[in-house]
Amino acid sequence: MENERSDSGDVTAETYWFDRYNTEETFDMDACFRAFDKDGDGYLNFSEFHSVCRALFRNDKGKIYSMEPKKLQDVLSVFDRNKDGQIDREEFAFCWNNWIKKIVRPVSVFLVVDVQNDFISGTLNISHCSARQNGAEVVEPINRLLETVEFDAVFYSLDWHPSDHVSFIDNLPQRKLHESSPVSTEEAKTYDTVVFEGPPPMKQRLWPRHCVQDSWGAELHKDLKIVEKSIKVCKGTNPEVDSYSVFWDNKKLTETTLVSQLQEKNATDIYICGLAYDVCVGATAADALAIGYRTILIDDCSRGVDLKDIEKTKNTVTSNNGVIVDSSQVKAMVEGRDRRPELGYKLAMELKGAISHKST
Ligand code: VGL
Ligand code: ZN
Repeated sequence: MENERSDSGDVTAETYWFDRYNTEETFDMDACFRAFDKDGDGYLNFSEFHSVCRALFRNDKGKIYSMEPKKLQDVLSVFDRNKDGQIDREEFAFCWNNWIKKIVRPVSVFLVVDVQNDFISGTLNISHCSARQNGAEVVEPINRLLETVEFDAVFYSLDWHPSDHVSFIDNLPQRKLHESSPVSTEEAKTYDTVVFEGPPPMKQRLWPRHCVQDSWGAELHKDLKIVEKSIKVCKGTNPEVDSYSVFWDNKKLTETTLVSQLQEKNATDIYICGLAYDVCVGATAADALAIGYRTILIDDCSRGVDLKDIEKTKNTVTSNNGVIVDSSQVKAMVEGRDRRPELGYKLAMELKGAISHKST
C-alpha cells in the first residue's frame, strides 16, 4: 500500500512521491531515491533518471509529457557533477533541493502588464493597429485567474510617462535625430522608428501620446480586478528613455522595483500577460527568461499590435525554454499538478550556470 494509489490506474508507484509531496509537509528524499533506484545499486542511471522525469513531468490528469533524449541527457549532466554518467545520493540531494522541490512546489508570481485605458480605448487603442485586436478582451480572463488561482504575489505594471516623453510623436521636434535615422523629423509618422542623436544614438519607435502620468489614459481598466496586497510597478518614467520591459528600461540604465521584489519573494515562476503582446508583454517575458525565471506567457490574456510581431514574441519565448499557455491551464500549473518539461529544462540550465560560476 505504501507505494500505491488506488484512485487512478495510470499512476505509477514513482509518481506517488511527487504527488504526495504536493500535499504533505513531510517527505522523504531517501525513500524517493530508493523508489527510483530499481536495481538497488545506490545510483540512478540514465534509465532510472528517465523514470524520475516521466513521473515528474505530467499534466494534472497524469498524462506524461515526454522530454527529448538529448534534453534528458543535458539535465542529467547538470546533476551528475562527478561526470560518471549516473546520479549518486549526494548528487540526488542537490537535484532534490534545487530542482525537484521547485518543480513540484513553484513560487508563482502573476504579472499583469499595462492593462490601461489608452491601450484599450484611448490614444493608443490597439484595435486600430494592424492586428486589429481588442484590448478589453483580456480583462475577463485575467479577472478569472485572479479569482481562482492562488498566486504567491500579483503585480500590475503601468506605462507611466512624463509629458515630454521621448516616445511621443508630438515631442519629436524637441530632440535632434541622428544622421542614421531612416526618416526625418518632417517625414516621421506614428509607429515609424527613428534614431535620436544622443549621444549615443538611440533607436525609438514613435507612438501617439499615451499613458501620461495621472491622466485617465494611464489608469488601469475600470473592470480589472485589483487584488489585496498586490503591487503596482511604474515604468517609462524617464523622459529620455522608453521602457517596454517591466524589468528594465530599453537602455538597461535602471531597473524597476520588480527585480528586487521578485528576489525577496523567492519567485521561481512568472506568469505574464496583458498589453501589448508584441511590445511590453514580449519584452518583459524575454527579460524574465534572460534573468533566469521559469516564464509562462498566457496567450488568451494578451492582445497585441502586429500579428507578425506576436508570432516573433511566441518564438522568442519558446526558443528560450519558456512556455505559452491558455489561462485554463494556469491553476494546475501553479498548484504543481501540471509540470512542464520545458520549465524543468529551463531551471536545470540555470542551475548549470550557477554551479559552474560557483565551482573553481
Ligand atoms: C506599450 C507602446 C508604447 C505597451 C507601451 O505597453 O505595450 N506599447 N508604450
Ligand atoms: Zn509607452
